[in-house]
Amino acid sequence: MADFQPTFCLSLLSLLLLLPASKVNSQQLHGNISLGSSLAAGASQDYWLSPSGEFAFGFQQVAAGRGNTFLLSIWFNKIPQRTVVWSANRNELVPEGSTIKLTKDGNLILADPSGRLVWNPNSVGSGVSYGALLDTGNFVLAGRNSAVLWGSFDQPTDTILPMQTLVRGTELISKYSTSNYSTGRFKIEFQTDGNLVFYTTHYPQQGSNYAYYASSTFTADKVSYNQSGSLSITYTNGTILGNVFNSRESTKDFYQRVTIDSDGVVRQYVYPKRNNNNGTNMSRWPMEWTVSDFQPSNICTGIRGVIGNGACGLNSYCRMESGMFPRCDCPQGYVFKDPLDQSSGCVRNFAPQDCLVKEGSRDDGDQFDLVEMVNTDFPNGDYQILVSVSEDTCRGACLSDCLCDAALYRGGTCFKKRMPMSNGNVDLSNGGKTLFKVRRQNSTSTTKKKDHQPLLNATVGWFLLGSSIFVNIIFVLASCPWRKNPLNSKVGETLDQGGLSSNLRRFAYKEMEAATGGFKQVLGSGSSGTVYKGVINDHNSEKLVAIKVLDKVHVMEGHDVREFATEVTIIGETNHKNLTRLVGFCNEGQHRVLVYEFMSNGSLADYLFGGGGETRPNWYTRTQIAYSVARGLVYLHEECNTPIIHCDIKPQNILLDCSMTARISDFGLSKLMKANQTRTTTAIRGTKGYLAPEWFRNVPVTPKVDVHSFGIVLLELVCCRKNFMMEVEKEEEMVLVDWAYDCYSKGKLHKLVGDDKDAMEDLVRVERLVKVSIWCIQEDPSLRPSMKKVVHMLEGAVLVSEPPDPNSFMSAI
Ligand SMILES: *[C@@H]1O[C@H](CO)[C@@H](O)[C@H](O)[C@H]1NC(C)=O
Ligand SMILES: *[C@@H]1O[C@H](CO)[C@@H](O)[C@H](O)[C@H]1NC(C)=O
Ligand SMILES: *[C@@H]1O[C@H](CO)[C@@H](O)[C@H](O)[C@H]1NC(C)=O
Ligand SMILES: *[C@@H]1O[C@H](CO)[C@@H](O)[C@H](O)[C@H]1NC(C)=O
Ligand SMILES: *[C@@H]1O[C@H](CO)[C@@H](O)[C@H](O)[C@H]1NC(C)=O
Ligand SMILES: *[C@@H]1O[C@H](CO)[C@@H](O)[C@H](O)[C@H]1NC(C)=O
Ligand SMILES: *[C@@H]1O[C@H](CO)[C@@H](O)[C@H](O)[C@H]1NC(C)=O
Ligand SMILES: *[C@@H]1O[C@H](CO)[C@@H](O)[C@H](O)[C@H]1NC(C)=O
Ligand SMILES: *[C@@H]1O[C@H](CO)[C@@H](O)[C@H](O)[C@H]1NC(C)=O
Ligand SMILES: CC(=O)N[C@H]1CO[C@H](CO)[C@@H](O)[C@@H]1O
Ligand SMILES: CC(=O)N[C@H]1CO[C@H](CO)[C@@H](O)[C@@H]1O
Repeated sequence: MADFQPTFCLSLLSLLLLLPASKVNSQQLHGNISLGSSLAAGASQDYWLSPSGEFAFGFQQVAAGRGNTFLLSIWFNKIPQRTVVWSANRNELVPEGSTIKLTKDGNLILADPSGRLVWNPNSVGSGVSYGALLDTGNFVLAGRNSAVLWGSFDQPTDTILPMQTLVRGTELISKYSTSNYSTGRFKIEFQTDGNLVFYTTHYPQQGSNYAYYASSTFTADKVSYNQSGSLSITYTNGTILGNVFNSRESTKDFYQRVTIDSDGVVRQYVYPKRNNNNGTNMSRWPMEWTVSDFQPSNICTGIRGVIGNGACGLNSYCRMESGMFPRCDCPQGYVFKDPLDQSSGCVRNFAPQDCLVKEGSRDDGDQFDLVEMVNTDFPNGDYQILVSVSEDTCRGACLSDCLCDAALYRGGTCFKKRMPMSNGNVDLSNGGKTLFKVRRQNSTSTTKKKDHQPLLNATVGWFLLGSSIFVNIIFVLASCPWRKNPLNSKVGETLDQGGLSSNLRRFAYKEMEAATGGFKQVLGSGSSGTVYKGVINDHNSEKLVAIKVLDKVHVMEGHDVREFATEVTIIGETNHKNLTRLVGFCNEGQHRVLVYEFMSNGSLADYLFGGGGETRPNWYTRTQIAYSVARGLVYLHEECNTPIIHCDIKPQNILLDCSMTARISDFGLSKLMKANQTRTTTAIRGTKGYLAPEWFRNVPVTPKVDVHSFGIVLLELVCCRKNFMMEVEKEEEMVLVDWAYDCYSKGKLHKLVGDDKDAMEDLVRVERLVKVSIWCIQEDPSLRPSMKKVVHMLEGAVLVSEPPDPNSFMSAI
């Protein structure tokens, strides 16, 4: 071991990769392994196969830098990835020439070329008469009567396979990283009390640290992965106490595994079996491992231990990317301890504030800036708490205290924190913001970035757009979180006085008049206002713009001028390819005007429904539009500084730019338009429109309302028709969402796309999009996926399971 350890260290730059098998001279033995057989690690790539050939046992070459090293392992042998499901020597890779031998006296021994014992299975009694790799992927040592004396299933690594059972006291430990097989930082423990628990470990030791998932199935006897793909916790007699996963994909048609990944998430993966399609049409599945389900749903917020590093390393923060994959990042001014290892934690990249005041060289607060991270929290690391203070006080308190590395300001409370801070995470549920102290002159980029978002700190909570036609629903908004967090008006003032350092331009009303030639060319109008085409001067060139003049009814008396400015700023802060950009605004007297980039190809409504049904717009373009809108919504919901619920997603609000990229418009207008009507549901009842049903119930409105509207737009994109159509031949086709579910559940999807040739040839995608949209329009908001998940499903990155009838929730009430 000592001989090649240095190679590992040098090799950190190159990833540890599985090398493709060379088929030359390979010994592929099916069936029983008789006593005295052995395999050698080397170029010949020998391995023992299970009778079906689906699993192999032998040495996998893993490239660690320059040296050739080998992992004694079991892998899926019929798929190109040759995914390892078990290994013997994960912490001590062996060099070429090492052997695995089933000795004459029945011992299984992994030895290096010098003959030194590297690994052998413990607890095998005597009396082994042969070994065998079974079709389940279990490598067993069996006695004379075929009784299994030891199996690799008894000593799992990080993966559970179908037909495998865990008994109490079994542990599985994750890999260190996706490319490094050695023991990592997370584990599954099926405890002696019957509880199945996921823990962080005291890495590099393997002791259990913080439990971030527990089945609470005390007294259970075993965990088993059954043939239909369920991972259940049961009594010996089979009575089920709990299910961890319930795959819809059967093991007949799919290879499956449940793995505790190096990021701590336990995922169930499926991979279609190519030659085994009976009933299920496998050609619609990507030929790769697809995540079918995972636990816990948010590991970033799920790990809160006082001791330990959290899901990421110390001083690092975690966020769920695409709703599925935890991602670790460093705060501004900090860098990864090990640049190649994102779970190594973060260290300061500047000199800390010096607490020793030397004569003539005070290292005080004005050398530092506070970088804001909204919705970010580092739950541990507090050393002082100030209550009922303003944010300015909080900032001052941290800047002037040389021990303070960061402060969390939330709801009038200031939590002063010092390094190291663990369990950092970004999540909307956190609220508040963490202010990170960063030295000023040392890092110019820090200051720049900060200037770029000077108004960020004024914005808290959700912004809702009280949409045009549905002003009557504003009533519901009274329960919205932003009400509880009145905006800081100071910022509005700054903006109003022209102290605006973002890219937003401020126009005089006269300029607006001139730009539109006296408001002549109307591009469209809705009940929130009228949009005119205009031309403005931009860096000495003319630029086409769309100028939205908000109706006076929506600009209520007493509506704070500053609020308008603040909200405009929030819209102005958004920056995404799939959103229309706000160029500037006018806020003068009674006039409230917004100036947007001009979108040359009109709205999606015109594009989809404008052709009079003669020729359908291109199928590919339509799918791209769906992806763009979904991405834009992910940004609004989860990625921009202030989360925004659009509330009025419909084809009229989706514009197409010159390259036919879809861009969402009219977002974030919530408080620009205040309505004074009370809620009347009669006008809306009976029609579904694009509105989510919860608008009509007295429940809080969440981003899931946009998911619902998106689902309908998606169906309209697939079918090229409006949700409601009176002039249809068959009555059941009148409401698209009902008809679509009907067609889907009866397996008649082709009816939805009619004579659309391109779509007919792409029915796999049609089915996926329809399934996603049915998920989106579920009556029960909690059943609807997040927009991130929607994007993943649209792209085929995750499975789209069978959606239930969207109306089943309603009828259950
Ligand atoms: C393996 O050996 C056992 C016991 O000798 C025997 O029952 C079984 O049929 C053998 N299997 C194969 C595939 O040879
Ligand atoms: C895997 O990671 C561990 C922990 O960082 C390290 O000690 C080991 O050298 C790595 N192995 C390889 C092959 O890079
Ligand atoms: C597997 O388990 C699930 C739930 O625990 C159960 O519904 C299913 O019937 C089981 N399948 C088999 C083949 O035992
Ligand atoms: C299974 O075993 C549990 C506990 O041992 C017992 O409570 C339960 O009644 C048994 N169920 C059946 C169907 O035998
Ligand atoms: C396909 O499935 C049917 C019923 O499930 C079964 O009778 C038939 O033998 C299967 N065919 C193959 C080739 O597996
Ligand atoms: C499976 O689906 C693909 C794409 O929809 C189709 O081309 C193929 O003919 C189908 N195969 C079977 C056996 O139904
Ligand atoms: C910050 O200062 C330290 C020491 O003065 C220096 O080593 C480092 O390179 C500086 N970092 C940046 C980003 O300028
Ligand atoms: C917001 O941040 C800016 C720039 O850092 C600062 O000038 C302003 O005082 C802050 N506003 C509040 C309310 O803290
Ligand atoms: C809003 O409604 C209230 C009660 O219906 C009414 O008294 C008030 O004048 C209205 N305000 C405006 C600006 O319409
Ligand atoms: C920034 C971003 O996500 N832009 C996306 C907008 O939509 C197009 C089309 O789907 C994507 O290709 C872009 O990535
Ligand atoms: C489909 C469509 O109308 N495409 C147009 C989008 O806009 C560009 C430039 O304005 C035109 O060239 C395309 O024909």
